[in-house]
Amino acid sequence: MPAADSNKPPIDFSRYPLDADDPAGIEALVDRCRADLAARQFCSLPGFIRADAIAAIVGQTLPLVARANRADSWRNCYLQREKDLRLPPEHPRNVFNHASYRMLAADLLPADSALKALYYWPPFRRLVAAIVGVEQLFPSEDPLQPVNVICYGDGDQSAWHYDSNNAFTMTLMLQAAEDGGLFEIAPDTRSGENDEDIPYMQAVLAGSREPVQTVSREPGELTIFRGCNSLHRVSPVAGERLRLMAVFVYEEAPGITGDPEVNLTVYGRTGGETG
Ligand SMILES: O=C(O)CCC(=O)C(=O)O
Ligand SMILES: [Fe+2]
Repeated sequence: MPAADSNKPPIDFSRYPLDADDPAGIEALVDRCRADLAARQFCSLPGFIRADAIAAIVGQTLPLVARANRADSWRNCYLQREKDLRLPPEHPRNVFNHASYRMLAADLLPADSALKALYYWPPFRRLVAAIVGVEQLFPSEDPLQPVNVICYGDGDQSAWHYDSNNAFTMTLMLQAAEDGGLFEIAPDTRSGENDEDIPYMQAVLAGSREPVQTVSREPGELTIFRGCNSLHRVSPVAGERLRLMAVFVYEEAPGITGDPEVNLTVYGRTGGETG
């Protein structure tokens, strides 16, 4: 079927044979990823996308970066920008860090982008669902959210934070920074919004390295992590080369669009205005 083939994403099928009728080794891959996710809140699939395709995606993305929405703020790990003066200054609610980066929305990426081919390819969705342990995953129907590229330049970083909306977060490294730009995660700093390990969180926010894991991020490497209950951040980027990271958002039900207010904060627009 040529039409389907032309939409086949540039996965390294020699290593990850998702296109085979009975893909050998996929069960072992899923088991390994599930065990890693349970034990340390992240799992990695190195070399998932072919190097030549990554280079092409980077080439397509760089001219678009100027159109990405710039975030630049001081925020706490709940992404809030106001302190709560009833709480002590060392409470995580009152510990602020600098976050600055640019966010390229899905509608700015070309329709024939390999990132979109990957996102919409059903066998990929099935693999991710098996790894994160849900029955089925669906593409987001938001105009801006499904596939994004986060761009970090010299001096940019993200603040320690939780991802509040999703049970898991999935990223694909496109281009690493010359220096810094490491993805760091402190596993299980809380089990839910009402069950936080405040001393552990305070230690991480104060710079304690002991529980923090640095995740290796080679271009082409796919990472799935549970960012909702594990503090994580991207350390400051240094050098001229941009750190480019693709982010994919799946939903557990069909037909889901994002909150326009959230879109306004993240992308500087709601998405309803584009044609
Ligand atoms: O850029 C990264 O490696 C991680 C970004 C992140 O924290 C997220 O997408 O939630
Ligand atoms: Fe995050």
